[in-house]
Amino acid sequence: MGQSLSQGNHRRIERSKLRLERLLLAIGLTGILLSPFNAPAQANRPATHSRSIKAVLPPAPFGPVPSPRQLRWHELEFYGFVHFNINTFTDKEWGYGDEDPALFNPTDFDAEQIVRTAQQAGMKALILTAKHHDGFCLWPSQYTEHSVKHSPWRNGHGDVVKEISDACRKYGLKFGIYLSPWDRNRNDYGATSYLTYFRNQLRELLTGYGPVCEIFFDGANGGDGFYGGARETRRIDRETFYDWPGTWKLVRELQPDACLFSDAGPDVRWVGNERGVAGETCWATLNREEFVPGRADQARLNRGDRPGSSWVPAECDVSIRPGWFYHAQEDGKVRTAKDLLDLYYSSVGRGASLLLNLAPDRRGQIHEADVQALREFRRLLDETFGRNLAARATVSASNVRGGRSDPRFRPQNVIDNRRDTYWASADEVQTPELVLELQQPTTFNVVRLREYLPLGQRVEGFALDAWRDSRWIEIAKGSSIGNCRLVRVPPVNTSKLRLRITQAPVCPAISEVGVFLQPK
Ligand code: FUL
Ligand code: CA
Repeated sequence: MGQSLSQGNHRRIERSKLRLERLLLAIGLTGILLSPFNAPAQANRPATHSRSIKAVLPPAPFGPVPSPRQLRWHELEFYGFVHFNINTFTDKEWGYGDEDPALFNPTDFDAEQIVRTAQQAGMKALILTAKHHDGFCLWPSQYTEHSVKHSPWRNGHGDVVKEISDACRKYGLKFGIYLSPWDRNRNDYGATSYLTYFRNQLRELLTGYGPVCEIFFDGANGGDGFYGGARETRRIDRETFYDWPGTWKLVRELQPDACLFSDAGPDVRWVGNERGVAGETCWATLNREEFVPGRADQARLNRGDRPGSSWVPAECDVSIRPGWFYHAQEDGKVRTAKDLLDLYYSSVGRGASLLLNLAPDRRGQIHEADVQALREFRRLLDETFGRNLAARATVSASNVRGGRSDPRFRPQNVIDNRRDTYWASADEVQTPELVLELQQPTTFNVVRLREYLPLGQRVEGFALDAWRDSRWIEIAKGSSIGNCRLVRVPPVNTSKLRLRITQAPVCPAISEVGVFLQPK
């Protein structure tokens, strides 16, 4: 009985589907489907919505898309670097490699102070220089004597990598590692045995300290150094010496969730400068096969390639001080909060990430001047982004995929504070518009846009308009969006904001639109 009823229902639904189908075809609606359960075989039939009649398929991905590990990385946005080693005690930026390990002797090393400072600044991870170009290891590696083992610090039983990674876990930050490929201490640097040494060290770091979110492989490579006493200049072939694919494979085996950073990715690329500035147009995509770590085409890295063969978003590494390591004479040259905010806009605000370097002092702590600047920076960020002035807006669009009642693609999805929901238009509508009607006239000076990344980077051009004196006035325009686009505008007071997608090869998928007021 139940069965025949449901069969009867099914037939009725089928009949009404057919009627609807004809109707929709007759009024020329295309691009929406009547496909139950999103069956691809029915992909080109028109549709509508009811409980039993499923709607259109989501947009097909465009170009390369991020891997799950890259998607997790995108959510970090702002995280820290820690440059701390023997250079901190010799007042250098690049150690020659002949330094006595006894020089490494912080008077009051406090991993928790460092990590807490990062956490309070809003950083989501910390990447530690486990070994810089001078070859001194912050952990007691079994493959060299050039390490904390021979330091008076903690009587030679200290392990900075352990203390920092433990503190990261305690404070909820992810942990990452910088391991310099160039090693000015090692006698066999340049020979194939060095590669074995390098990978042995990598193995120690990737198996002994818990999950690693990113491994930073620096491009600086080869040149003069101590090299076990040879004191000479050594050049290596950047394309072949390191056998990068072999090293990357090792990382994938040991830490499959770790993102690999270098001038050539494969997961995250250098942004092409150390000023913290991504291109005004910055694609998350790159023709990766044309790049080699250590041989950077800086202009292209800054901008990315469009459409690009791989998803390799940019990371902006920049220091809070002029140098990467601590120098007392730079205590008065710490970036101001306002400066840091500008960096945030030119990195995170252009779809890249901000990797801000901290330089612990000779105590082994973040200096008060830096703590102060970071605190102030955090306050500015909170004051600005703590409140989305569009959170209770009414959102409408010139086109909604699947019709206005399909909850998967509805305009309101752009203000639900979730990256995994989005507004999309029909496939053939590539330049739709979205209007946010605010609850009252509102003053703002920042607009934040996010694309739904699992469908690739889709938008190539957009404009923002404010409703004033009964008409739309353009207040800004831009190109790439990607993970995050922060648009700063002179203060605007309006009750309606419009986002116009002006150029896109496919329909857009916008996950978030936020409206903010950065106080003066
Ligand atoms: C550069 C290095 O040479 C600097 O010392 C620093 O580590 C920076 C992050 O990368 O290439
Ligand atoms: Ca959303």
